[in-house]
Amino acid sequence: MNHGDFEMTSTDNISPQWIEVQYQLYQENPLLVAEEWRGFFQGFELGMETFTSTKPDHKPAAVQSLIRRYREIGHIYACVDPLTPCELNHPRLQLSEFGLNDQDLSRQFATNNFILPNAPLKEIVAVLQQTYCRSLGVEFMHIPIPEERSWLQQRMEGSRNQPKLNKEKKLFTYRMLQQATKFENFLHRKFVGQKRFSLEGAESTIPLLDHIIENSAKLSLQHAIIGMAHRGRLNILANIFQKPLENIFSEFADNETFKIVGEGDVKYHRGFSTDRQFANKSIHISLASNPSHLEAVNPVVEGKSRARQDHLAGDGEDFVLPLLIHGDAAFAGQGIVAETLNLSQLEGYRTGGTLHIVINNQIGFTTLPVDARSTCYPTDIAKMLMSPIFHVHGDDPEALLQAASLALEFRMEFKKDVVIELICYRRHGHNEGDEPFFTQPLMYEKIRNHPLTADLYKAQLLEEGFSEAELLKIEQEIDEALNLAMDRNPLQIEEGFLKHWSKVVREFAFSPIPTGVDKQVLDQLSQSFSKLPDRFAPHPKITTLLKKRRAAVSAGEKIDWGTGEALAFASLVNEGTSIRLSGQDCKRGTFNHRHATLNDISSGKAFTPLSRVADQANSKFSVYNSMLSEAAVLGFEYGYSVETPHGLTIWEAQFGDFANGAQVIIDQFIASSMTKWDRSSGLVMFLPHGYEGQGPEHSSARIERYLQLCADNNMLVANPSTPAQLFHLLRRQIHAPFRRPLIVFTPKALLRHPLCTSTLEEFSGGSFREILQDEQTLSDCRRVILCSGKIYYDLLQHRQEINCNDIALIRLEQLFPLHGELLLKMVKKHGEALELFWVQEEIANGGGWDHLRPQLQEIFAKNIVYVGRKRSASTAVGSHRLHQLEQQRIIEQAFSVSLERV
Ligand SMILES: Cc1ncc(C[n+]2csc(CCOP(=O)(O)OP(=O)(O)O)c2C)c(N)n1
Repeated sequence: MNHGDFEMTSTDNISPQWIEVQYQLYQENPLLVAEEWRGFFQGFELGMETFTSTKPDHKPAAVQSLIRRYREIGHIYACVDPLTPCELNHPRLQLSEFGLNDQDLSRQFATNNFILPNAPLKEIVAVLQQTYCRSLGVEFMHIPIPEERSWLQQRMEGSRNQPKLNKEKKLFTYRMLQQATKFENFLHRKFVGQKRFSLEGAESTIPLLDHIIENSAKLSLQHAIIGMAHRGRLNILANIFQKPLENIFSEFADNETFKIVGEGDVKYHRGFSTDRQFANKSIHISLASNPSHLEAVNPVVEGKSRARQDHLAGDGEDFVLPLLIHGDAAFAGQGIVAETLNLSQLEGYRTGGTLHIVINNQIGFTTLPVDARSTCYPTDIAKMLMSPIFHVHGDDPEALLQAASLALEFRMEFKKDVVIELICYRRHGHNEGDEPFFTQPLMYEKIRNHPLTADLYKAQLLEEGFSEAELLKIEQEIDEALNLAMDRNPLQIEEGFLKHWSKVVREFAFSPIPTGVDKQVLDQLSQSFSKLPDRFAPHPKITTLLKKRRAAVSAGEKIDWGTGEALAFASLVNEGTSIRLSGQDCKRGTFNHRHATLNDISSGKAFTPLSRVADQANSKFSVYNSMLSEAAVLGFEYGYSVETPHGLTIWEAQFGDFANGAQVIIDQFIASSMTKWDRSSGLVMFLPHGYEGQGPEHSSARIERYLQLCADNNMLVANPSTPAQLFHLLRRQIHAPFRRPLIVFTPKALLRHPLCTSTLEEFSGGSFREILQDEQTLSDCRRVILCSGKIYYDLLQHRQEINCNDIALIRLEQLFPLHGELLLKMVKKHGEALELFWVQEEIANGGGWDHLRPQLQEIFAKNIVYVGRKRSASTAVGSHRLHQLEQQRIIEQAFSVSLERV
């Protein structure tokens, strides 16, 4: 790293030397300097005339500036890069920069209690250099809160940023370093040519992490949830998670059998969890499974952490620590990093501060920092949180321990994110088969000759008086453990589903789940969620809406979508199920249908009626307007859901298609985590969908995308067309014995469509129906139209208008898994030699068609006629008029006599 070119703020660029030159010019001829400087020097000379008579002493103030300067920019001159010789000359920290000189070194100055009330300048400088310019550079002066700055200052300056380590701890640190080193070495020799994404070059990560985990336990943390990428993961599993070495070796030998459907995942992506015991404290540590997509796991770890915090009584932030380990290139490059940082202090998403470790090996695959970021440090994005950032020399494990202690204590004290940058190098190529000399010959020449961290630390310990024999003993013990494990069979490890998953079954089944709720209960619930606190007055239109909701339930008919949803929520919280709903503007609801949180028009105070219902049943109803992100928020809710099998976690997209900003979370976690990692989730995604002539970007939630991801009963994809169906669908999510992500295409225009209502009867019994039969009795049916969602109502109205009674309308409410047997039965009810049509409003390359067509053809052993929009590169037309013409054509064709078969 080269900090030589570091530029300071514009005023800092004006050095005393420059001012000196300007002043000389001014003395020669005032016209030689700029006008503003002319004024400045005039004032200065005037001042000097006044002051020289009293001989002011500017040096105490200069010393204060010097102290401040070290705190501010000491990190730039700190010795933190193993590959670059340390700069001894710190131009901006020279005494002369402050108008001081060598004669002042022995003079006593007031320090403002920085070490002692007074100290010789020499000592002040020594302390500052030790604290801020050795192996630990600290950025903290950007923190705007004085208490936080002085908390750090006192601890750092008081200790000179050196940890106090006893002999035992030093030996243990050596052991950790050697364990990290020898583990990689052993794999290298025994499993030649296999990818392992070695930690070599960053072996200090192991003593660093161990110290964090141990200190976490000591600080009463009960859980640490860790997210990281592939580099060093196996080493961390072995040496931090203490996963039995024989199991890791057996995975290398690739002789595992999978208990689950699918192919599992490569060993450097899978998660693990275990309990670590330290003296009389225990801590559960979990490593989240993650995909190759760097940093995508970050919000998932946050969501998991928040869920565990919420499950713990009291202030969960004190008991659960999220810990994220990043690569330098990925931390600077991936947008989801900034998104996740932005969740840090938000009410619905905060986790009491995350501890970040950025392993800066100064390269990303073959890309150097100069091409990987525009910032000085890879950690600069974290400054958005005003977090302290510790930059530490990777070959100085003791400095890392110091940073770790400070970082963890700071997080616990201030509940904010903290960052440790471990500056190191990558000893091999990107993976062990890669040749780094192809692209970075000079850097790798340096690395080839660079001693191992463990050897450097050994030399330090020998110098400090440790005996060669005691260090050798440690090395032999590690070798022996590795060799013994190689000869052992893998152990049966119960990889931890937390206890609350024990009653959940893995298999999906079609059997109907009774989800009806007694009418009287529903009536009472609707009273509760329509009732407002005394002297609470929302906008009059909202009051009317609440009254209408209540009246509909009371009358037992015309219950609309918003009310159906509220009844589903109320009935679940009433049964003790907690609900968490998050998404952009989801308190009110993008389309004004929800109003889960009301605001008093005079005071602005908020009130969430369903929270009161939940309080009475000892559950929780939490609704959060999220920040304007899809990826991080959906990732967060996914993480929350995997920790909360008995709660209902819902993420709502503003419009369904915005979810493609979170595609990595959908593809890599939601659709495939069951198959890859044996982790299922009951997360619900609400995706507003429907062609209403609002243009390409507001019509389609991309039903086809989700269906393409469907296999092995991995997800439930539903397009419910009535409020009662939504009610049963949501309740099924909790009452079913299995957990699967549920993708729900939710309506927009149907929220207020006069036909899209249900009776109370429909809520009070039965269950979610995957397919809805035609409610009308038809004579001599000649055609069955299969459809899904909103278009049903258009078809229904048209059928009435043209007085048609020989065409049946059957609705597919659940598109995946498709209940083929039931569908066949329902169609057959209308006769045998029928025409079968699939009618959709989506484009032909969207909606359900491409996915359903082969299945329908197989079920019915005949061709199905397609009616819908043509294939298109864009989801919908921009013109409202064109949209209506298209819609009209679709409806007419659906009922027309003959059509070309597709
Ligand atoms: C989102 C994403 N893009 C690209 C890749 C391919 N890739 C794997 S590792 C890597 C370099 C990562 O560099 P860095 O973050 O510095 O971590 P390091 O591998 O150096 O530990 C790249 C580009 C990926 N895994 N994920």
